Amino acid sequence: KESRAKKFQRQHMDPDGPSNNPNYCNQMMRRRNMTEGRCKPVNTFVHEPLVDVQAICFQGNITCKNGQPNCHKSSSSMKITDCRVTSGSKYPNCDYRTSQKERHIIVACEGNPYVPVHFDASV
Ligand code: PAX
Repeated sequence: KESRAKKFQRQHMDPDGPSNNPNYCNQMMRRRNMTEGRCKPVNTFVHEPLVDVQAICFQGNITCKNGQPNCHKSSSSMKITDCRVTSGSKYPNCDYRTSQKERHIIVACEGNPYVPVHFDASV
């Protein structure tokens, strides 16, 4: 079974991006299997090296949106792409708006090694 750490990498890591392609989210959300069973409504891809994203687990500790204490905010801003399903999107034809940003990101970390397992927000 896919570990939570690997699932985070599949859903959120794209170190070689970003691309200027307006179809980035339509292609990536499908390629990374987030359009099976439903269109995942919101998903962020991070365009930074995996080691730099893993290092966030040892940066500023904050409370997560769900009240758990295991969230961490990146000390640097990071290149990200937000994918948000459009209002007219109808499963199985998942249609996304692609927005490139530079933000601090907040991830939840777990385990030993202590690594990212959930994307909480960008600020
Ligand atoms: P997830 O299912 O929320 O979390 P995601 O981050 O890709 O997936 P499994 O075994 O898979 O159920 N985990 C936690 N989740 C939340 N909070 C804490 N503290 C926590 N600690 C551990 C993946 C796994 O992490 C576990 C959790 O139990 C899961 O284990 O966002 C919904 C999705 O949208 C993404 C982030 C979420 O997907 P929501 O409702 O929390 O806002 N998303 C959201 C995003 O990619 N970008 C964004 O800007 C926003 C707002």
